[in-house]
Amino acid sequence: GSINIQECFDTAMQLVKTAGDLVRDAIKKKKNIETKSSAVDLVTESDKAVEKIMIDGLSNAFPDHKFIGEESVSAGEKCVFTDDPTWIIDPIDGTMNFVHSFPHTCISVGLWINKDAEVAIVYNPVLNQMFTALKGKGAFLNGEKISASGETDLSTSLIFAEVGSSRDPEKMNTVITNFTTLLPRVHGMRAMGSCTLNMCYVAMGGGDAYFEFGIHAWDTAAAYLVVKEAGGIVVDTEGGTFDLMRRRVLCASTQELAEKVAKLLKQYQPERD
Ligand code: LIP
Repeated sequence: GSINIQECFDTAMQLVKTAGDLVRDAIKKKKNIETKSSAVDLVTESDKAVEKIMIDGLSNAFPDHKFIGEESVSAGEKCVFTDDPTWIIDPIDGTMNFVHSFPHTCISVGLWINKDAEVAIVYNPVLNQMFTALKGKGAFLNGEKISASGETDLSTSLIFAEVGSSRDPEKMNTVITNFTTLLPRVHGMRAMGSCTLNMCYVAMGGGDAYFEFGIHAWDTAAAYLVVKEAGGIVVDTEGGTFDLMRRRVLCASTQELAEKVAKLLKQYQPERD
């Protein structure tokens, strides 16, 4: 049947606000931590609780929709991406930040239909930043329209890069090499610890580009639409078409800047989602 996008957005928004209250409260308290793919890849009971609020609420409202959730996948569920309406959820992006009470963390919810992004909600409940986007309708921060910076020059760019949660020597070498290559050529570099928020900050013109190897579909699914609707660019780290499952992202204010960054990057290919 036909899908009422506004109803999807409204339902998800309600749930995200409820989940946000939980995160805002839990970040002040002692966290119950477990590790996943590495000793620094963390999950807390709050990640699990938020994912449950979102999936329970959305599957109740939309029984035929599919889900890809970070913690469900870590718990052994398959990451299956089809043309069906699929909610892609990162209950807490920036879990390491959350664990340390560093208030740069968010809930990320994206709805993809026919492998295209339709609805995006990214919420940092600690700093009260609500990023939203619907396909074709622009991107917003707390209800105000946002746009990417329009920067085209590398030398005057502020670039986000991340160290990630893999301690694989080849991966770490890629990270360090890319910092070393870019740092002397740009205005500044930042590693704030959240893929989703890095992308949303590029969307709001709070930075000019961001790249990372090793992220997952749930880190980019919502922010992808926020960036595009803000007039920014999301591509693969080599500069080609972005592939949600390929675990690599390059996001920039302009195509010109994306190409300049892509050309300089040492590439790395993690195992696909
Ligand atoms: C995090 C990403 C971040 C990356 C971390 C981790 P999580 O997501 O947003 O960019 O560097 O390693 O993957 O695990 O907090 O949802």
